[in-house]
Amino acid sequence: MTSSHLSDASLHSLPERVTIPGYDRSKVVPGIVHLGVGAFHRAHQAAYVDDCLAAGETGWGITGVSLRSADTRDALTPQDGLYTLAIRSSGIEKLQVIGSIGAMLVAPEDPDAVLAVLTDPRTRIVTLTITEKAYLRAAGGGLDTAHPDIVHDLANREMPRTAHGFLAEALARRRAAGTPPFTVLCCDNLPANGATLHRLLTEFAELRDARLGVKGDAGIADHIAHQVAFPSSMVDRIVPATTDADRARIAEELGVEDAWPVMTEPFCQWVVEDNFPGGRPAWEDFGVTMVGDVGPFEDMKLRLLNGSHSAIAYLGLLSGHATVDRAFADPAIRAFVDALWAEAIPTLPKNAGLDTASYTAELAERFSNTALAHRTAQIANDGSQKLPQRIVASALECIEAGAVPEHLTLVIAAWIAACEARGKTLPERHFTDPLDVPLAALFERSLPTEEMVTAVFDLAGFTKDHTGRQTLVEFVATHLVHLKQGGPALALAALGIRS
Ligand code: CS2
Repeated sequence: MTSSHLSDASLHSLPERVTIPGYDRSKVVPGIVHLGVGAFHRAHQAAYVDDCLAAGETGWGITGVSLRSADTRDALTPQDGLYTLAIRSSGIEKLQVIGSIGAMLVAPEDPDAVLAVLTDPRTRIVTLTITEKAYLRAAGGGLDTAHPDIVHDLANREMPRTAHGFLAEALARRRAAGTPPFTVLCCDNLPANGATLHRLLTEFAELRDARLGVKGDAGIADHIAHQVAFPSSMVDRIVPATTDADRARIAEELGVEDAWPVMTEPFCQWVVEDNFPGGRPAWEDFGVTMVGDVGPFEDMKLRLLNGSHSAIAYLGLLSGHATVDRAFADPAIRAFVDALWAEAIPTLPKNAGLDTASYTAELAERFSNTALAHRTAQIANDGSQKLPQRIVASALECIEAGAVPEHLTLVIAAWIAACEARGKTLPERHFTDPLDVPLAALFERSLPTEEMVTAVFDLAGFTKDHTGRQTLVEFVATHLVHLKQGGPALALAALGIRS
């Protein structure tokens, strides 16, 4: 008898056009623990691992861990971890059931179970997509040591809440047991993401050691600093949030329910620094680019894709466009994005073989994909955590090079304007930001624009101590005045872009 939902039992009754895992799932052994099993992971790393498993690399099954909510586990456990990946481009939808995720755990419910899989000697790689804000960086870039979850994890080593707490405790237990450390593979949109996490985790471990009164070899900080590999990686795939209409459509196609299918685009890229002392799947055979230095790829992706994504999101929201494709079809926004790319490209590493012309041409196609309906409000979330690496860094480098970051700074102004517009011209919690409470308090003070922008820079930790800071503040303030007086049309017209 077939069940009414997707599961190992119903897999073989799916219509032929649906691709199903081409391997025996019962033979798969867990080798990777993934922290943050959201839609992005399920469209990206889990799909690459699925290909490896299909090619017979059975030692790399994924154990998924949610650090916060039980939603994904509740949706997928009754489905034996299976879900549909719907790869969509205008007019075409390819459906593929992914089988690489085995068990799924919810950290707040059972931190012991999470520590058990992390200390299992079969676990050789820990991957992370926990979003920018979960790295708990303070305004200056170091660890936010005052964050309540960090304070908690330092006081409760065996019951952690944060990725830092879990990784440090697991690495300490592995060392005590004589188990080699796992490799930590950060897959979030942070600059030098592996090195960044390495630095933050070492900082956390130093505080942990200090609290325990141990030093040097006796502590875990030294071990993490010198014995654990943190390769950087650049990940890329656009993954809009699943809607109820998507669920209904996929159920219709499959003939059974799938509680949480994932929508994505055909494009997929993963560039990984090849530093895996404990071994890794032969990813290079499945489209992953293994390199010595991810830096140039990361910079190009963060500054060109993510930077323009944020621009499209905030200008799109302020112009009444609900999705990326609609905003990008707006000639003024499109012209702005071209100018933004032209401003950011000179900040990218030279002689690194980057083909920015093909890259931006491909981005333009991806942003025009009408089948994705990628919501501008989705990208607008957490701007304070995203803009530093997407926009602020390039704007400062522009100034250093004697150029004028007049387009980059409009993105910062559009972020501030969109935050302020919530509860007025945009719905109250249309998108959210970890700084929402202090930002709202700031907006209530009705400060002169430049003073307000300076206060936002202080809050978000944009450009601490940089000599170009005042120039940025002045540009942002001018744009903000235009945005408030005449919306994106006036701000863009001031840059010579007419609607
Ligand atoms: C987006 C990214 O939501 C966002 O901030 O810019 O999630 C983007 O879609 C991915 O990085 C694409 O790889």
